[in-house]
Amino acid sequence: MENFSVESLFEGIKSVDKRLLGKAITLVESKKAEHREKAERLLQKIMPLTGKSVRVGITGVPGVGKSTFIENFGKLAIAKGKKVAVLAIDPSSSLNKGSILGDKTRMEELAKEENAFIRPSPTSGFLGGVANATFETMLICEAAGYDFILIETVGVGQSEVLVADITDVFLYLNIIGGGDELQGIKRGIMEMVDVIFLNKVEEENRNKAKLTKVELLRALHFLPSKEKDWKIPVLLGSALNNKGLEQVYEKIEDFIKLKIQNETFEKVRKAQAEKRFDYWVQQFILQKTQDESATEDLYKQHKKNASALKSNPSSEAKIFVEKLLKK
Ligand SMILES: Nc1nc2c(ncn2[C@@H]2O[C@H](COP(=O)(O)OP(=O)(O)O)[C@@H](O)[C@H]2O)c(=O)[nH]1
Ligand SMILES: [Mg+2]
Repeated sequence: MENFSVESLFEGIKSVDKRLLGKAITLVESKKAEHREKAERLLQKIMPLTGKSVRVGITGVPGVGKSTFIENFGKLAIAKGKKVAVLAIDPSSSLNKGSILGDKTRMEELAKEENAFIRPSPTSGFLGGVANATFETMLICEAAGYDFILIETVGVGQSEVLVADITDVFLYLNIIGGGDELQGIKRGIMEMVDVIFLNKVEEENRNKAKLTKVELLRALHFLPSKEKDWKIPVLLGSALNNKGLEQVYEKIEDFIKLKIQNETFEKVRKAQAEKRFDYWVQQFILQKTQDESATEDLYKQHKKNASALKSNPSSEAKIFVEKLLKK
């Protein structure tokens, strides 16, 4: 990584220099100790400039139209005078270097907009969970003045949980179809959802879409409500043909207003920051286990004891961590 000073990255963020924005994000994504030290200084510096965006998580099975939706929704928001940052979480990238986000992730039309910024957010399978710097990347985008942070996640693995833990509103894109197809929606996801958009609704399938909507509303009826006085709306439309996006925009606005009124907006963000703190405690402890040459041997030794299948893994881990923390 080229050597940019914290000061120059900070100035770059404030002046929305997209190249420097990219460099700042690369810095906070790095797990190297010397990068981390700079990353922390940069993140502390931008803190006063953060927190003012609407953070939207967008999920749904691959192919449902998330990227198409984000591209056109982003353009709609820009037409309203907003600035839009798009982060795409791709859990597959670390496994096979391939992407399951698909071609549309490039969002070529949106990418041409002066007031848009698009960035993939790679994950690595760390600690059995999904590790990534999407939260910190989001803070950088906020400091640069983006009003909307749209986070696309593939509807697989733990990526939705990760996104629900860092956003204000959770949008679920669904395809038309009843019965078995609806069963396909993981219950866990339904409990995180704030707004549902039935995509690819065109003239010929409008009636079927209305049936799906009824079924979805029925399923939602049995879920405890996440936000007081909020009935999860099921909206119909076509991301490709720009239909129904305005309604989604309005619902997001309504939802944020309600959360502010209910005083849950800030409360949730505070709880999210606490979770993020815990996440980093784990990351830094893990890093300590692997970075320092002295502890690395210790780490390898206890891991080897576990892999010999004679000693219990959790006991080995506990002994190791206790030794580590005493150091
Ligand atoms: N007919 C139709 N096709 C759509 C619509 N939205 C997206 N698509 C198409 O569905 C495919 C998958 O879209 P994409 O945005 O990449 O889905 P993602 O995997 O959820 O991000 C692409 O070929 C899109 O052009 C829509 O509203 N109507
Ligand atoms: Mg996509």
